[in-house]
Amino acid sequence: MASKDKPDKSVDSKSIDSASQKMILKACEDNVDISWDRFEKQQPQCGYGLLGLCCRHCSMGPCNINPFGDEPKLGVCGANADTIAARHFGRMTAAGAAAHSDHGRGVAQTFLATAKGEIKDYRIKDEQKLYKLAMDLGVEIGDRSVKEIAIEVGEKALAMFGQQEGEVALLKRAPLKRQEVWRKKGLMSRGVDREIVEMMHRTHIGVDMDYKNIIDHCSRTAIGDGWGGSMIATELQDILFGTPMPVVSRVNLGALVPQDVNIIVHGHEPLLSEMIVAASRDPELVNLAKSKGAKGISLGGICCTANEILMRHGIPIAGNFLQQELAIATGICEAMIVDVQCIFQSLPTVAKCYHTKVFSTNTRGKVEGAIHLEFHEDHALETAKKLVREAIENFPNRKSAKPYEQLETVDLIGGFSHETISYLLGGLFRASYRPLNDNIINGRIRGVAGVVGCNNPRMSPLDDYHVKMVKELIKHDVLVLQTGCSAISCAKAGLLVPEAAAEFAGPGLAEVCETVGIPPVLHLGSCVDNSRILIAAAAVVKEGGLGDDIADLPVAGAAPEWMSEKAISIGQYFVASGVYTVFGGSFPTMGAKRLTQYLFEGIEKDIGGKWAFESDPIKAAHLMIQHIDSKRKALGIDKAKERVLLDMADRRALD
Ligand code: SF4
Ligand code: MSK
Repeated sequence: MASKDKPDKSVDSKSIDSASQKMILKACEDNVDISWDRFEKQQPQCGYGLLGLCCRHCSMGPCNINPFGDEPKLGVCGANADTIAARHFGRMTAAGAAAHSDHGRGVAQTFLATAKGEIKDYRIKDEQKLYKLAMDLGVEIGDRSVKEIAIEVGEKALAMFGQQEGEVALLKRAPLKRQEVWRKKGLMSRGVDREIVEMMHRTHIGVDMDYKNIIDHCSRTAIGDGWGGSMIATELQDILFGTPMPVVSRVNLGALVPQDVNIIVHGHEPLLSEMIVAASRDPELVNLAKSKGAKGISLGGICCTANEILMRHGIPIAGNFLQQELAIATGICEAMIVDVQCIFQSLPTVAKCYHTKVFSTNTRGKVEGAIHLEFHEDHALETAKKLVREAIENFPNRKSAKPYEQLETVDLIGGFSHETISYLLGGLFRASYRPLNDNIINGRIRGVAGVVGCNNPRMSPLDDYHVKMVKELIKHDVLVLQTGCSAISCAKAGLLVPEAAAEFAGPGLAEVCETVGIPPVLHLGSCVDNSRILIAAAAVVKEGGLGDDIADLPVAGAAPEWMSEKAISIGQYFVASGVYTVFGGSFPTMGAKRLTQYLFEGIEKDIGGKWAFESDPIKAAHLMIQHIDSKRKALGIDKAKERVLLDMADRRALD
């Protein structure tokens, strides 16, 4: 537990939402250290590390490079700033790609076991999507049974991870011109795992010493993530658990209800959270909760697990990355169940000050101080029920004598898969991106931005950067697609409801949103679901009228509060897919001049996309808008066209 000598910093500087502010103050009163406190204690952080100029890849180091051009200019092995920073960037890309892809592999294994009938708690829910994926993987459909098709799809999906040669099959979903760019540069991923392993080899001492060559391999690795591992995760999850459809729900710490047994699921893999959803609705367990004096069971999510169960079940989101400790500080969280990625090691320490039990469930992610109750897919529901029961039994152990406050929530609409976007725009029977393309061409929608990624105490107050950037974009008629913690930030600010169009969007975007009945900011899911953004971009290209490559589209990407290595992999596959991508907070190569210059400029000539760094969210939004406008100009759609009403004679003349 923390000491009482906390610096008295204004809570406004830590979060923009009042539920979080209240819990930050409560944590302070309860003498609990949370991420912002630990961030302050870390100051000043290592400047070499921040600039990407520190290497400890061998025991002749650690080596630092002087960022001002004085000595030392080289590591002991002779590596210069660009090589050191590129290797570091490469390893971040590999770690991020590995996290997404290991998730994807787990889903593929469970999918295959489900298809074979080896596990009983999962089943195939979306057969249409199975057929679509089967066709993309070259699996014959004919008059074969769903089981036969699913087994072959599962085997092919799983094989993509360990594939050694050729091309990862789903890369064919990219526009043809994009594939040509990749083939010409030798960037087609040969196998999801292969590129990750090769990145670790290349960045070992004394291997790849050419920063551009390392960045090429970053692209190969990241493409294997976005168009491979992440895409497999999203596709197979949709087939197993259902493709999301628009769903109304709520967001923020008020998802925890004082009268209920509260369970938080936190992490990433829906294999676990889907079963917790089922267990929390089990009548026997609901009755058990009532017998302990609770009104019922409330389930809420944190981070991407939250997005997964929101998208498919409308379960309220309790919070994003920096709210994980705050959920425990409410004092009404009976159990926090975690699996993998983005989990603070501090959770059991924070939980000690309350009554919360923290359960780790994944063999890849044990947490010292947590209760480890390992989850296996072959008895998934049974373990999920055990976890829910543990939470219920913990309900009478709440510590405060005072009544607990019901914190606030905000309404949101989630569940916008790339399929539902085309249904909503084109109608169920003629699902199509045509109306989106037409509205981009006629200028009502200026462009499309993917705003994604994490939270970071460096970028405090929490959510401020996401919300300011997204408001600025929609104000200028840019339709925003979101995933991950960024979507949760904007949901808390009330941007994920159709009414936000009238209040915050520019006139063109507002008109389209009001006509179709969609919010100006569409929630597409979790971090692996950034693959939905890639598929949507490819579908827009295919629909026609906006060039023949993603690099031609008036689109941009951003992660204003990023923190994880996964964000670097996502950013690199956006860039390698031809997207201009702006990060805020810090950028891990800033001390390496030639490398940074290449990532921010030169790389565009090679692969069509490029990186940018800007921490001011309004300025960053305008960089994106400028880029969108430059693409509109190149497409010749920068001038608003007069709407011409044709009479019959004009129509005949056209014929
Ligand atoms: Fe230093 Fe080179 Fe070893 Fe890195 S690889 S620690 S720069 S000697
Ligand atoms: S959870 S990677 S903090 S978005 Fe996907 Fe949020 Fe970033 Fe984790």
